[in-house]
Amino acid sequence: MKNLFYVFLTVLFFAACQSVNTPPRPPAVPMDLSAQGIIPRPLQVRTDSSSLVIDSLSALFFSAELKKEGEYLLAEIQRVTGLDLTVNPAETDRAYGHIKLQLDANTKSDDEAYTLDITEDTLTVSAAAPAGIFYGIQTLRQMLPHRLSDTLTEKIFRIPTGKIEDAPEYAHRGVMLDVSRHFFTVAEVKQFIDYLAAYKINVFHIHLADDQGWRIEIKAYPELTEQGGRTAVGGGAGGYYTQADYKEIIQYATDRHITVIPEIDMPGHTNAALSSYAFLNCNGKKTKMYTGMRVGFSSLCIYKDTTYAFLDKVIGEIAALTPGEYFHIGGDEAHATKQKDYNYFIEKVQNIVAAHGKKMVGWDEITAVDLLPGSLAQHWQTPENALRAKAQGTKIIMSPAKKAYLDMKYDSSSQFGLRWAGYIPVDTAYLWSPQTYLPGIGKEDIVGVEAPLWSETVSNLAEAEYLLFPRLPGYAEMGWTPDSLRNWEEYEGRLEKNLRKFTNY
Ligand code: IFG
Repeated sequence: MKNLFYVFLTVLFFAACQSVNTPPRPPAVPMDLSAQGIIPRPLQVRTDSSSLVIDSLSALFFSAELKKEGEYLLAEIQRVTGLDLTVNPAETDRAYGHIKLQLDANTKSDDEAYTLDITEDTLTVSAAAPAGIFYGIQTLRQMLPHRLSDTLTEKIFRIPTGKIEDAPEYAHRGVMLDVSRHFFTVAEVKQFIDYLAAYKINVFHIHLADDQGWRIEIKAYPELTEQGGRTAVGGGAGGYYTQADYKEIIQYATDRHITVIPEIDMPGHTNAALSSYAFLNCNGKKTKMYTGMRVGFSSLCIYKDTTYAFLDKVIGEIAALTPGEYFHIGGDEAHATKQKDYNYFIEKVQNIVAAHGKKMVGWDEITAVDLLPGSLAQHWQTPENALRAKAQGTKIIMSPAKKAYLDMKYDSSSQFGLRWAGYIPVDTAYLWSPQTYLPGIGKEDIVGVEAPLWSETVSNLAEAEYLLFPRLPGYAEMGWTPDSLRNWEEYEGRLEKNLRKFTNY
């Protein structure tokens, strides 16, 4: 009996110790979940006007299938706030102040949909698939304090309570980077991908070859990079991705639920290849490298079998490294190729792309021929081509140059950019809709929106950021948020608040 009493005293002692060790609960302060400046604007936000406290005793819970997402969030919270959350502890010192990621079969069927439930005790991100969890995390990231001051004695931050239920409008929410006119290092491409991930963009279209540079190693044709990758617009140093580099870029994008669409532009925009191998030219002579900014002067030799043997190898090697279902063959501005030769070429190439298990994407000129089922036409400047796509049942990626070309100047004072399609100030970039922009083309005809960043006038990421921000978030919102929830006056306020945080990351 006496022993039992001592056991009881011991338990009482340790329980007392515990309560002594756990600091008092920090007060919840009123916060407004609907005033956080989240971009893209979520579908539904309900604010409960209080807040959840996260501090050094907080834990992060996630299951094995959400390991990548969980570790991504853990690292992001550490990087931004300095807090190291405990991961999946068997027990916690307290029942409140924790974050949970959980897969729920019964949430919306859309893999990219998510719910954020935030109470004074717990923040729960739930979704039917890891992609949705990842997007819930992006929304949470935009509510983290930016760069907690290191002088803080105790690291603590608050998240407003309430509920967010969210899902994307379009399946294809893309941005293109032209790494041919100017080369961008793997590190710069990764940072570029981070910008896309922060705004729930899910397609990264990388323009790997053009007149001025071939940027991807092809083992069957090493001269494409040795010679074709040497320089860039302006004659400066070029560069290229080894296949290991390309795989690294793919993995980085995949971990952020971004599909990579590689583009090898053809039959035009091919001078870098034509300067690398004589057999690609009809006259059997290599062209000179080109470092200017003209377009439409080059063409592969259309009726040589060696051209298609070459393309079979090039497309085959890149397709084997690319998990996404699309391969972009360009097809734009083939002014040095007769129309009937162009049509013959596109029909042959689309079968090569299919033979390597990919669906073909091309700029909207490809609609001159009947395209295989599942192909996509990327509308950039000719409405008739979009209508031809619709007539043959080919879905459209909306990238109208006048609205979506990120390489257009903001206005006459812009330090970088071109102006052939017109100036695109921040409001112009936002004030249009992919599903109403072209007469006769509706939501049912398009897969989504994509903003191309051509790099004739920008030679590194810092310069590219000048064109990317502040217009990128608007394109991301256009791809994610229904038009009924988009209006410039409301968006402009959110943008200003949002960018204050992200320009510091
Ligand atoms: N048009 C060309 C691009 C680039 C662009 C610059 C397309 C599809 C003008 N083709 O846009 O290669 O030069 O704004």
